[in-house]
Amino acid sequence: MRIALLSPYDDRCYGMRMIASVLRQHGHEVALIIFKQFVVKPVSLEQLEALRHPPPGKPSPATETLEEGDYYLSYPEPVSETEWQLFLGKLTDYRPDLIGVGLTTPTYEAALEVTRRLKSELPNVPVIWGGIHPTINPEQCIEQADMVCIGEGEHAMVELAQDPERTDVLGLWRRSHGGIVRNRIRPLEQDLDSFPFASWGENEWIVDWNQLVALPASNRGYFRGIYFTMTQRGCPFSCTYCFNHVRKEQQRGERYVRRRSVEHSLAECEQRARDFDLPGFPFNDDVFVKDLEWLEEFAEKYPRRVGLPFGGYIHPAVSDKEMVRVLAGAGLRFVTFGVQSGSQYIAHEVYNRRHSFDAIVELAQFCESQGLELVYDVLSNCEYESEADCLQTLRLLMRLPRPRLLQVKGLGVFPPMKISTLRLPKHCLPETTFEFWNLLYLMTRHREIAAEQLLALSRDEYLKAHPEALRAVALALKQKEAAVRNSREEIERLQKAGGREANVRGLWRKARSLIGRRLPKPVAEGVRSVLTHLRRAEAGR
Ligand code: B12
Ligand code: SF4
Repeated sequence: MRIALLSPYDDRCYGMRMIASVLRQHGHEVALIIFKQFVVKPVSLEQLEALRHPPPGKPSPATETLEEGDYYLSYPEPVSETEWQLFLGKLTDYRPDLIGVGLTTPTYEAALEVTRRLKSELPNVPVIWGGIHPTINPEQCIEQADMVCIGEGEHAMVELAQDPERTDVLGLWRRSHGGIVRNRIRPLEQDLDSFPFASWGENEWIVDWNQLVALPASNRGYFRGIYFTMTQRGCPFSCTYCFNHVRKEQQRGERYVRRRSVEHSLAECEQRARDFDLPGFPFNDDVFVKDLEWLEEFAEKYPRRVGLPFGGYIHPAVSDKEMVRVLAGAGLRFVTFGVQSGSQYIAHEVYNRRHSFDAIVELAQFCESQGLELVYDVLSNCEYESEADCLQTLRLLMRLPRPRLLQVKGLGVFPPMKISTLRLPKHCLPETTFEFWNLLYLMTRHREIAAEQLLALSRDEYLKAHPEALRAVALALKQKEAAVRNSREEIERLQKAGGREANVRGLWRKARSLIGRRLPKPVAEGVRSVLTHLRRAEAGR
């Protein structure tokens, strides 16, 4: 059978790549077409204020706060008529017997439009939807597609491809003349080693930038430095904003967290390291640092057989120092902590994250002592957060060792996740207030600012009302850091070349004058007042 898999706004689409591999293994012909890339877009605070309260049925935006002052969201870039024609033309030429569309909640509208166009151009080709959104919202999705796959799609797609008329495939819902057939959910595959590796660059195409382009993995830049893989499926935790608790409920009674064998995971890394020019392996497991026995075997074999730097998520409730020690000796380069909130109320009652903050701090300190780079994720812009909660998050970030990267993301509320049904008192802080706190969080990365200074800034009502001023300072700090880093690299380069010394003094001043020149007057005044404040505190230390 000839199958086209379509991925609107998601070029990673690991789940669909798994399905493509399994279908090929069973002798089917598969084309993967990425229909435009997932992009981010800067938005103003005013726009965000409106986006935060979407009309019923529309998803909340996914945002990130950066020092540059821009907020980005998973933004479906409009499709040009040329792109529609290229996309539909490619499909018409390919003459698929079955079309699969993969989607998440943010890409639901795009998948809807793609399906509408497909149905008018290729009315006789059945369309099946799959992915996390149809999995947790099947009733909504079966109204839009001929079939919906709930849960893992590998086996279901193979059975469907073998006999497209079958109506009893586990995990599939399908529309038929007699109504909707809702088959039971398929049990999870327990032996993940039975799947082949995900497919990259095989009969793969992208429609974007008014072009249709083949994407062979041998293209330089295909992986953009990041290879995507996972050694596990599932997560032991049930945070209220995450899909895992919904999936666990759907698959109740089954072993939800499963891991590939070390051998199977290593074989993939070995093969990919041989075939492609990769800098390392960031494992995308929901929590990578867990199961000491598995990690010990991995740590024993990985350096010899792969040897590239690697990293992944760590969680104080299942990760410990021994695991970190073992992995650090095997090339572990970075660990990512889901810090999310420093408020016990928000972490426990709103997010259902019940580990202790002391445990995060202790584990992070240990990771730092092992020479690991630290990455922290923080969730902000939650309607249940008060400013007292934000202050606690700031305090926790100040206690943690300095990270290489701090990602401050806006909480996305996607039904039917539990967070969308909580009935707790709401604070609904204005966007400017969140902007103010988010920038303070980002500033904790710069340890030249002492904790008392940051706390003093957090009490400043002028800055709270004018977070642009704080943003300018945060940006200056970031630019200064980049300039120092670059000049360090430059120094090293010069030293290697001829032993010359270079001077990095004055960069701070340069950064200040750089932003000062670009700012409107009232903001510049705000910046000056923050800098004066910082300088005074520094002199007093
Ligand atoms: C890696 C990742 C990303 C990557 C890559 C995206 C991707 N889809 O691969 C990046 C960083 C780009 C990303 C971005 C975002 N992500 Co993300 N991401 C993930 C993550 C951690 C892994 C996805 C994965 O590969 N899973 C493993 C595979 C095997 O499972 P799967 O994708 O579900 O696929 C299986 C089935 O669903 C099914 N299937 C999948 N597609 C299809 C298609 C067909 C036709 C069929 C039949 C079956 C089928 O079969 C697959 C194999 O069994 C998940 C969490 C998770 N652990 O799954 C979140 C997750 C998908 N992301 C999420 C979110 C919210 C986002 C963002 C909005 C975040 C942001 N702040 O911007 C954006 C939106 C991006 C977008 N375009 O949709 C949510 C989505 C919730 C929802 N209701 O949609 C998730 C579920 C995490 C969560 N918090 O709950 N993400
Ligand atoms: S720990 Fe992460 S992946 Fe696991 S349930 Fe919580 S948010 Fe989801």
